Amino acid sequence: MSIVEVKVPDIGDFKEVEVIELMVKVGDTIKADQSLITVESDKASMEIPSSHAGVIKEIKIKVGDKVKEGSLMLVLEAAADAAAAPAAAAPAPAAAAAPAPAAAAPVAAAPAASGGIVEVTVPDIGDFKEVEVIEVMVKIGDTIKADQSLITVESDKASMEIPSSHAGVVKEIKIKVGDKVKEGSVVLVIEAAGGAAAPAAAASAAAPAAAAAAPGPVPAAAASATAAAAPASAGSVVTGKLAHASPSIRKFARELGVDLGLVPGSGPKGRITQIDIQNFVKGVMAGTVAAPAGASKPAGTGVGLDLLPWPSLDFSKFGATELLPLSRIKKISGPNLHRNWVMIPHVTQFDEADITELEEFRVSSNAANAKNKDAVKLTMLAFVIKASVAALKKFPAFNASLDAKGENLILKQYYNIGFAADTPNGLVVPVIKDADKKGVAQIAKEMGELSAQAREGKLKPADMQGASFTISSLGGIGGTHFTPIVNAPEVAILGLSKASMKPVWDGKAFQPRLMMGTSLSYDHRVVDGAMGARFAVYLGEVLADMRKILL
Ligand code: CAO
Repeated sequence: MSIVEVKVPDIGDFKEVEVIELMVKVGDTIKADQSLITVESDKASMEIPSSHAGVIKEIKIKVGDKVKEGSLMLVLEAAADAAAAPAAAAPAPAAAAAPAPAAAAPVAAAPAASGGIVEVTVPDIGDFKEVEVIEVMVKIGDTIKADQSLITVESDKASMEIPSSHAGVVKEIKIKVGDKVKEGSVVLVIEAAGGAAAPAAAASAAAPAAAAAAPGPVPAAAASATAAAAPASAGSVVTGKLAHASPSIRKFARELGVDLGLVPGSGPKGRITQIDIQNFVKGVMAGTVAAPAGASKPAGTGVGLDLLPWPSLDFSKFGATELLPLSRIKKISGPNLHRNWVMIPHVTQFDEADITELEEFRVSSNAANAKNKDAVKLTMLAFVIKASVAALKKFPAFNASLDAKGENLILKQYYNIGFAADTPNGLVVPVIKDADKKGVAQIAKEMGELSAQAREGKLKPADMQGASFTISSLGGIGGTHFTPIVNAPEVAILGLSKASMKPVWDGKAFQPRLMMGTSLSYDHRVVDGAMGARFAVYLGEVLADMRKILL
């Protein structure tokens, strides 16, 4: 074990940049190359990775600090085998070693023709090789200034805005969101101001206009007014207004389809935070903020209220308090849960499955195997996974995803079942792949292994990807029913509750039966109520008599 100081590596043209996010905390075990902080300049932001693996002993910077190459970020107890050999001796971390330009300097554009028509191309963007366009900030007909940001591009760990080399009127846009661009790619064609094709002054290249990248906060009223005045096509993610937000926030906004230009920023210098976006979406859904034209919002709820800010109280006025940071898993899953809750019109179908015989079979099978040390303990959840596969085959719309435009259903011909696992750090969802091709014992075995890895924090990303349907079992804990949240882009999730003996009328008398509550939440855009009820009923029938699977 050795103590290692982790410093900001060579970050290219980033000179002195502000820390806008700390992604780790004291006590965290980190890997070499893991992102530690996000820094931001006028026009770009990037994540800075660690040079070493180890356990964080001390963090030497905080949000708002300015850092540059060589600034001390944190002190690590390096992992035993890493000793003092920096991981960066191996291939350098993606972003840090790639000197990402703080702000791409506009370069002289090649005049395509005389008469002031100019092709604006992507300038030298350092080691960014081929990057994806994530935002187009102008539209045909816009009058733009030299240095005005035209598009935002994003690599794995950084995003940056590409400014215009010329002032003029946009005649043609040559790229779209999702395209890959590199130095020299034509972004747009403009009619240069005054008919001149002269590139912007070199001075402006060296000093990109800060004002362009850091607009002041957009007051809620202004945002509403913009939305109200926006043309019908404003359902897209372009208002032409520049937004001040980090790459992760831009990604979050894109996932929700939120136009950042409409979101008031409450962070330093008007920077948009995740809470700002969440409040904006909440406001649109509640009808308290005008939705962009073309977007739907609930009818009859808008009564002219301003969007209420998140309550911020000094709780210590009322008694002692303690600050407990959310775990990393909670920080990651929180926004996903929130998006799914806000964006998916959920319906939850409650039912009860008679598992009397199934439980008897499970218990007797386990008892028969008790002396076989290699035998796997069969769990109720493993049987429910198998029964769910049968229901998914009968009702394929449940084993599907809506495409990004919400116009097509992608039916999956594989049956990968995620199961929610409770761990000391929070909820994770490992996936049993190809559950249709596996027996109950094999499923129980894999579930046991994946649950153990989940609790030890050893799940690999691939272990948690590719689910087509998810089950959340609270059967070992208690409760009768609950309302699980659909795990997008899946369309349904099944909740299981604790089974209990109940008197069930068989037509002549009450019989003691073991009944398990099932709670099936589904996306009502895909599944209608009748199909939801049929799925739940069929699942109950299969659990009552697993031989139905054979039919
Ligand atoms: N009814 C009655 N008893 C049940 C039951 C049910 N539906 N499901 C499980 N049990 C019993 C089991 O038989 C076991 O009892 P024995 O030890 O006597 O055999 C006991 O409850 C504990 O089961 P378990 O929960 O440890 O095991 P499991 O296979 O049922 O579930 C796992 C495994 C990983 C799903 C579970 O440990 C877990 O993490 N559950 C929580 C999931 C969660 O948090 N969901 C919420 C998501 S929404 O926020």
